[in-house]
Amino acid sequence: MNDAHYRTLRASVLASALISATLAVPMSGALAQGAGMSDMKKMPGMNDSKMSNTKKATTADATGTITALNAANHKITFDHGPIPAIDWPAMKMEFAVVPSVDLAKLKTGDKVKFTLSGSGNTYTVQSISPAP
Ligand SMILES: [Cu+2]
Repeated sequence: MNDAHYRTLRASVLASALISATLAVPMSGALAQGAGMSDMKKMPGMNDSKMSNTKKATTADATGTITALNAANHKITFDHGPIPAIDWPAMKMEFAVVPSVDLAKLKTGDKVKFTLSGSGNTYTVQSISPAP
């Protein structure tokens, strides 16, 4: 093997090493991204139910007076105060209520504290308790 031959061979070895290095970059990039995603799921403050929902659910506490009870549809109407957590002004509106809340224990005119969970303009009452 003469010098010229040797240099050619060496150059081609270097070239293929460079090519594999170049090919390896997008792979390791994808792997790094995957690791980043799984790290995100472990971030404190992000609970699993929020992560698995496509919509981001928000919870908020509110107070109000019951103005109507719709037992057949398990809905309740509140004249409620402002709810800063979801940027709502005071208003009178109807909400769906989770099945675990017993509407039979409530009556029109009751002043209550209640908890909402939902997103956008769709919130469901999660709990109701007498206002102090
Ligand atoms: Cu409202």
